[in-house]
Amino acid sequence: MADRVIEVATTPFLCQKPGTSGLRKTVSVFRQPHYVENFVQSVFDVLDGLAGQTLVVGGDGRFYNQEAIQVILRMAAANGVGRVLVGRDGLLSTPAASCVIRRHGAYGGLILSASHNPGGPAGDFGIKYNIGNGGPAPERVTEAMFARSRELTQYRILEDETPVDLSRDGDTQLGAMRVSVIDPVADYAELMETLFDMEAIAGLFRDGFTMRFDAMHAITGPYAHAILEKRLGAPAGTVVNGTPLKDFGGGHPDPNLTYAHDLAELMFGPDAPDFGAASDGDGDRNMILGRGVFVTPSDSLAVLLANAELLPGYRGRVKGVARSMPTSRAADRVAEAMGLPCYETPTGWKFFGTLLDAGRATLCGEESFGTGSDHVREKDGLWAVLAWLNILAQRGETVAGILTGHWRQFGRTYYTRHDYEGLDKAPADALMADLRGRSLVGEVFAGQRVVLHDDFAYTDPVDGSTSSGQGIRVQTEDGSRLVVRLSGTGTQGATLRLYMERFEPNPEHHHHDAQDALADLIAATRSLLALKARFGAEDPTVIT
Ligand code: VG1
Ligand code: CO
Repeated sequence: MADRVIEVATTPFLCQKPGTSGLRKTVSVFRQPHYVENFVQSVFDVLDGLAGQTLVVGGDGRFYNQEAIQVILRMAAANGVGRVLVGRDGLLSTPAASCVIRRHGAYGGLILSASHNPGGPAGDFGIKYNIGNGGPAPERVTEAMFARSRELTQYRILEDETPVDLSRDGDTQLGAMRVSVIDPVADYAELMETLFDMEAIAGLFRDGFTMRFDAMHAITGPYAHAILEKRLGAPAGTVVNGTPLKDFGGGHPDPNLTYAHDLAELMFGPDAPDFGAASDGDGDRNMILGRGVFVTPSDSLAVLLANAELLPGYRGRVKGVARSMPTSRAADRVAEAMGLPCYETPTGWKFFGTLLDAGRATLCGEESFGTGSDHVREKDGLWAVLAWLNILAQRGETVAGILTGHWRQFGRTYYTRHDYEGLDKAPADALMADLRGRSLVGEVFAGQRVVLHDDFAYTDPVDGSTSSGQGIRVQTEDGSRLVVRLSGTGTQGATLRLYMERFEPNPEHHHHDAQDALADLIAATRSLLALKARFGAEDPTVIT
């Protein structure tokens, strides 16, 4: 029988621990027999009352997306799921998946992506479970999945392996489950209409405003074509690299000055358009540039907060802001001036969910090119781009003008992140252990007395859950700060992230390059951490 459910015996993989954003491993790991099945069964096993419910499934189109989705569909049917909404061709950006879960009242969703990590047979893949609010599963849920994965002995799946046709919208039956193939863009595009002054933005383009949006061969292409070019009238060609490719054209779909190099070069060159933006593999990150100027994500959050009254979907309803701990404190200063609370959470969007649900925070952001709001429960790349366009349209100023004006009003927080990728794990762990085992308080660091040195721990103010070991903070009396943590999304060795910042209130000192302004802090950090002795080199692989 085509819809016969079988129970397949399996042995656990002991390493299926979700990290900062879901289970993320190399494709070769995911392609091992039973690997996807084991994790998906572990997810299903910890979800109470899943039978008869609706799930959303989609991914960023990377290599192995289609194969994984077909397995998930057959397993969902075998585990009693009532209906699955799948993006056409298996595509859904991360923010669109969040949007679809919320709009359709789904029980949850599975998002297939390794986000900004490269794709292709030699690249990375990932699976993330999102809960009914549309956001990433909180830690207690991912920990339950991990625990389940370590004791799993069998999984349930339909025996018939005939793939479901995902190329056309509409419903089909898979065993007792309904599969509804949906337009991946429509729900999301409708939501954007409710948040922004689309007529004002369209007016910008009518008046000759120029822009380049680099989709980096990843998932945002179809969304950007539909919204920027078709809906808002940006000229054809505004969106570049707009067709999702399985391997992202061999690139690293991470929108920063290093990996979105072509865009950066254009924006700092003689033919720069008025506005430049890029997004990552799964569409939740964004980079914002103006002619000759780069807006750090931390500043972007601060600017969006300061200008939220210009955005129809936010006028008169911003309750607070939240940022991840390593994100600069630029937004804190705006929040203070506006009399709004500012929450500091551990790295990863999953920590914003409770604050957004409770209406305590309306906007949130991370230094890692993530900005978003309570419209969904993920960070949202295109949303940030539209928010900036809306502000540019209302204010009639350039990006550079808005940014320097912002600094004049609130002060500038010089900020940089230095990443050291592909380190050996043992010395990286030893570095963290050393930093945890001593206190620098009272000592002098970068010419200033250290007033705080801790390992960031967080108690969620809404549900009381706690998370510890979230990164070392070293703060000096002038308010300068160093944060040190290891990545939870890398798939090879260890990635060390150093985050450095310093506040500069005086507008006469606002025109420096961040690397220059922070040079002493950077040098002091390298020697404090003895990078050269530990790793043989002290230059980072990526600077953002
Ligand atoms: C990185 C970023 C973090 C972000 C996460 C997921 O995590 O630092 O801020 O939330 O990626 O982003 P880590 O642990 O490697 O530092 V992505 O666009 O997966 O969705
Ligand atoms: Co991403």
